[in-house]
Amino acid sequence: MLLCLSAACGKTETSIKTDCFMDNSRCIKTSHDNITVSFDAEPNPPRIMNKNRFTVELERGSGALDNADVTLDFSMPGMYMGINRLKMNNAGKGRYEAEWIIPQCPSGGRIWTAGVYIERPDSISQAEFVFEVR
Ligand SMILES: [Cu+2]
Repeated sequence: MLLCLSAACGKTETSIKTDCFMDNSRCIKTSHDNITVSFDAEPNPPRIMNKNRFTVELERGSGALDNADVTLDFSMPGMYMGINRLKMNNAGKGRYEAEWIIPQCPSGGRIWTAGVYIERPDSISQAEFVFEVR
């Protein structure tokens, strides 16, 4: 059932650094092409085996980026957990939403990576958040 696909497989989970602490507030990163990407969840922090609503807000310069196709790609560092890819709903004004039930990790892991892929006709941008679920 468990597949070890990379060298990270033997690492304990405590050696993986989370960079998004969702129990404080939304997490913010900047893509290589200067899109400000905010990532948030409800409930916060998100819960395993529970329907969670994820929100991404995009800003570029002083304005909302509302014309993108946004995909969320959830994975576990060093462990294959299947394909967990969600197309986000464009809610307008630079806000994108998706719901996802976080699967139970067979080895009890709680750290996930959310890749945010932002596609526009002329470009693709990316930001990544590593966070812990409850
Ligand atoms: Cu796992």
